[in-house]
Amino acid sequence: MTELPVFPSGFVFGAATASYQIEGAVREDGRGPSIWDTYSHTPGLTANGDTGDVACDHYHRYPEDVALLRDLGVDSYRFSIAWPRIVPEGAGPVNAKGLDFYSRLVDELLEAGIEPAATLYHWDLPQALEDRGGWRVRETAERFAEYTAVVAGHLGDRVPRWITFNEPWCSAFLGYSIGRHAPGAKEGRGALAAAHHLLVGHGLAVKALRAAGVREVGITLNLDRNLPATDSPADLAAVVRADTQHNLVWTEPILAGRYPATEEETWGELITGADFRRDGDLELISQPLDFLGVNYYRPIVVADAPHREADPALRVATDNRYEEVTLPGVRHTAMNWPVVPESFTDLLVRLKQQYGDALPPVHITENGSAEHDTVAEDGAVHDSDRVEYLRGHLTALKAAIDAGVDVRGYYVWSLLDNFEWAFGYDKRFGLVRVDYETQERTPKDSFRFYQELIAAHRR
Ligand code: IFM
Repeated sequence: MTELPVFPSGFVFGAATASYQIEGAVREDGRGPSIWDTYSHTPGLTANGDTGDVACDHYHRYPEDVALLRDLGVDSYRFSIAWPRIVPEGAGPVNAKGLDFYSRLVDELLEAGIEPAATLYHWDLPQALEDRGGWRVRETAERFAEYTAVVAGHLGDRVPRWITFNEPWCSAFLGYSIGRHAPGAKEGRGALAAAHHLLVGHGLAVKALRAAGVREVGITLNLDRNLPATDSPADLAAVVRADTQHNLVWTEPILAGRYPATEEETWGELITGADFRRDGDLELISQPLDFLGVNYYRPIVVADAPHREADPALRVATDNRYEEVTLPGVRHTAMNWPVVPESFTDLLVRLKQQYGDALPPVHITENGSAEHDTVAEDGAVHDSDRVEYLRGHLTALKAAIDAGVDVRGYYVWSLLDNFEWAFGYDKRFGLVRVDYETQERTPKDSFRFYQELIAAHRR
């Protein structure tokens, strides 16, 4: 067994969740409907027709969940705020009961000695805004800034770390291009407009957070390490397109104040004369950040797939003119994702090489694995695959720090088993097992592993 890595003093150990995946209580205390309520209630779109209606019932059980976090020993807890709880119609009246819920959660965390880290958008757009165009239209970015100002005004003095968006790639491309996430649209240009308006929303929210005087502001990106299936020129070109669509579309405007040089070769006429862009947008989007959140799970092996060009939606989809191929010889998780910790090191080192001093300190805001957990006769969950996944990735992260990447924190995804979007409750990512019948929480072996790692840093 390899030794546990030792992180620099002050390194933040955390765990993460998101509102729609754990809260439940979707019709309580004035919450309005979100696009995920609509999507999950549409027959055939999620596994087993699962919805987030009840999820982990965290809305009512948050004190128990904070007690678990305290037992785990984390420094910080990353959660997300449900926009439709705060502004149920997306615009207009603010719902005091929604603000109260997050206020109680934050106080509970602070009493437990845990720093709150709040994500403002983890995919639950108020349905009323989607009905007016969703992220395809600039108005949604403006409403997002208003909502941000309300939340920051209420919680900004108690929440030190703020994340504007979680994985905008999923919102734009899974949501508006291949339709595997809410709102389930299958469009070409609409997805590119959505990507841009998410970036504009980020810029406007940074301004609102700065105006509220919060301590740290950042955004979370799910950056991919794209590897070519072969050394053929076609596969290498496919990697450039994949990098553009997954990474550069975000990192270039945010960190370098420019659009990707490779966008024409990636999206062709769909991006030509992009009328959704305005003068001044790049300045807004590239305001300095205190940290960059990076979510990492796996590498993607990319092969050229010219047959995908015909469909304008696929033209911008995740597998647009390229497709993911299986990596032989490595273990795959229950998501069928290859386990390659070295790719985590490579991704971070490459990011530093690309952006140099323009790269702010990094927080790993998500990393973890869904595994085929089983419950032993005594009720325990001996999730040795997840333990090995975490051990390998923490070691790979330490290697990136040793190579000069300024990484300040690491949040395991996820504290609890939860609603894994289109996969419903079939996929379990938690350090804590949730029995969805009884809502009983059972810490798994991976919980003990992480607890011990954190404790070792306190001795
Ligand atoms: O569950 C998701 C989370 O909401 C966003 N990042 C990836 C996780 C696992 O798929």
